[in-house]
Amino acid sequence: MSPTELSADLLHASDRTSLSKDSFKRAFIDNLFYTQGKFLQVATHKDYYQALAYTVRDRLLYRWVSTATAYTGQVSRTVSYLSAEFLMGPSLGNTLINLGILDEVRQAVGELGLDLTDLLDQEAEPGLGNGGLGRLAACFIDSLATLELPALGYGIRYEHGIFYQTIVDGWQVENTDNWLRYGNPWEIRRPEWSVEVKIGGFTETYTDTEDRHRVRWVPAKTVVGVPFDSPIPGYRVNTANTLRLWSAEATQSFDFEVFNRGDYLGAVNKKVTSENLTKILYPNDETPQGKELRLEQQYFFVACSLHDMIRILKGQGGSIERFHEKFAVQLNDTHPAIGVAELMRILVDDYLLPWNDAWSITTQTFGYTNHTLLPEALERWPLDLFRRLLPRHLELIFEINERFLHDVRVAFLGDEARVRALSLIDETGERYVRMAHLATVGSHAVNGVATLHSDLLKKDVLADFYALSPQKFHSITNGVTPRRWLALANPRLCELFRETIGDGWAKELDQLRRLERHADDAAFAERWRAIKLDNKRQLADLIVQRTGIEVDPESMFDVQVKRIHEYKRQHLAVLQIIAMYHRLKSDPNAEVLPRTFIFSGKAAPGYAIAKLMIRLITAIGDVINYDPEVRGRLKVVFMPNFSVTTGQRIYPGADLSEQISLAGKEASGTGNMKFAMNGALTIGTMDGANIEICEEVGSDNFFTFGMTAAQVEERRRAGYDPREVIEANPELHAVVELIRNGLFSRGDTELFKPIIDGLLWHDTYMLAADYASYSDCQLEVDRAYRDTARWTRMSILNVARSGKFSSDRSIQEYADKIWKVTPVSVPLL
Ligand code: F58
Repeated sequence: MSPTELSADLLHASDRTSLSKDSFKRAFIDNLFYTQGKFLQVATHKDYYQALAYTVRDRLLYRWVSTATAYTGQVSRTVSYLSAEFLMGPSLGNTLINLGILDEVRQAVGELGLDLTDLLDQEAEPGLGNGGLGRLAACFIDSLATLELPALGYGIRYEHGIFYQTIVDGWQVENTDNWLRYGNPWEIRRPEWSVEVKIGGFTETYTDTEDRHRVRWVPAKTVVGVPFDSPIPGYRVNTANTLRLWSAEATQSFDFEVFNRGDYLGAVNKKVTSENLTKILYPNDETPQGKELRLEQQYFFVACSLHDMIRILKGQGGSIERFHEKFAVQLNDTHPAIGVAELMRILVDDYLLPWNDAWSITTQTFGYTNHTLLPEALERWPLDLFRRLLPRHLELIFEINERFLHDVRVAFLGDEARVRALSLIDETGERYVRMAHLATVGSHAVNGVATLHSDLLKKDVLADFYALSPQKFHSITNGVTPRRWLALANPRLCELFRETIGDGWAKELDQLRRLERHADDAAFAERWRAIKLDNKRQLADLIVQRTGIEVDPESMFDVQVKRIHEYKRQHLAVLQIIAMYHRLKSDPNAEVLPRTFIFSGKAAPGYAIAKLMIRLITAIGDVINYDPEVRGRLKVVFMPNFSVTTGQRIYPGADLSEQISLAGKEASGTGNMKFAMNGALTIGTMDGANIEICEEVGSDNFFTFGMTAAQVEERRRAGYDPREVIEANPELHAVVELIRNGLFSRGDTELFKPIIDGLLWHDTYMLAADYASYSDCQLEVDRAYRDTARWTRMSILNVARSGKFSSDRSIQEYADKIWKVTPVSVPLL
């Protein structure tokens, strides 16, 4: 018997995969004792959670090891998803869903006198991402495993994830996240696969034994990357893939040389400095800061990951020339784009491959996903900073650029303007490396994340690249995993699905179409409404718990949750709320439908206007919520600390989903999809994936307003004067005046001046231009909501037609169009 067979045999004997309730309970008590050192009677809820997590993880390990074994024996292509962010959210609930043991485990812990929901609430959320981009990575690895595709997620194990937001006197206050405080039962540290990463220093030329001129990098320091692995189980398949996050450690925990010189603090300092590398997630969305540590983080995790892939390739007896046959590496935005230069460095300097061979391997390996059109969000690194950290990589980028620009000159004879536009180096002022250009040139495929976004990429941001190699460009609309965003978040609705159409939908979301034939069934509609009301009651409980504000579950829940950003236009919703309030105050009999406005989201700590937008939301709440004249008609709530966990509670309780970005600015959006599949109707602009949601659910079941992206351009070209628009619209004008005169700031006319001045003088995101259309559309929403039967029907159709927005569909498209990978089914050992 081989060692593998032997250990598999022993595992069977010790009943590791068995899910019988009694053995599960026994294992739970054992874990409580052996990992937490507690008896059932004296343990805390945290202890129970830890013991349960370990017990579940043990059941998972068998699949995990079987998957690794199956992949080792296979030469099939593996996807490496490189992302600086993985916004995973808690694992326990999701794991129970994917293993199909949620009910059994609920029962088992129930028999021990514990409530599973309480225990699920104990898990600290790993907030290792800012927003959409990080959460997309998390949905994608769930789908990769579910589709049984060999894949590894590579990222950074930040010690502190996205900050914890509290609201103090109406303002956002950032608190350090400390998700690792009680330990992380899902990860396994793998020091045996640590990688040494070099940084800084200089390069020098030398002559090799065959008398060839070569370049050598003499780095200044070394940091060790230690991988921490977590299992990613697919939904009801044997596959459990790996998420491998790198943590930075010092080469030695103590520098004896320095120590022996008598510099104790210096010796320890080196360790501290190395470990700073993965201490914290940069909390900026959309505008990356050009901070040195951030470039170090990017290079660090990419270098570790490529090194790891080569280790795996070698382990399977593969040769470096076949790297691209073994790995399809996807760059989640430009944060890992330095990988293009790093792979070239490895191939050319370490393996001495000829340039053209190395370049062919590199471009066949990488694919690049762009997530933004905002010019300020495109990553650029100042040349001297880059040279200081990665001198050899900069040389390689120069060489890549030289060869690339030669091709450009051949393709566009005499067009030097185009050469400047395409160059990997921005030389318009201070010189920068343009990471999107590096990623585009170094990849065989480039994709946008929704149809409109991909079209605009081709027309705008990457137009010159498109002209040069149109075949590289793809569009793959984002999706979200229905396991977390339906099965886990909305159990009541899923129970109705199960009774009506079975439970195949969780793996094939298109099956939700079968609900359509119940859209006109009054009894079904009644149940549908009852479920929504239940979810709203739960959400109302959470709201009062977190904010102290009582809201009426019978009112319409009108929700906008996402990062706070000017382009997303939370303040457009605010203007509209103030107008409704104004209408009610002027005429107490005005027909204003009772609504509860729910906002949630974080502002980047350095983004003053976004923080002021939060202050404005809480300020209007402070006035409206306590005005007896509008009691029972309007409420405004700001839920602190939006996260995966709070999202799971908010989406199922929403009636109306606000997706009101200026057209052409939101690349895709994914919250819009979560709302739609949970039965909320959307009020939205023709932006990002809203367009496709509207297409799928039908324009009768979607509230559209505002300019299209083309109209936005036209309007700007024609010369846009927001003041003119505001003055011509009495309602909007009155609203602006109310804010300006200090109604929401106790007479302080300075507080919200930056927002008001922005609106009057620039209105970069054209709130004024879209205001009237938004306001009319909200009246249409009111009419629809009053007709309960109509609204319910629309809600059912939204869910029934949301199948396209499963991340399984997105991943299948990546697999077919970009990665060319096929599933590997995993036999349990
Ligand atoms: C988001 N980008 C897009 N960036 O804004 C959204 O439309 C899209 O649906 C989503 O990606 C997924 O494709 C986004 O979340 C970030 O958070 C980055 C974090 C690091 C700094 C730069 C922005």
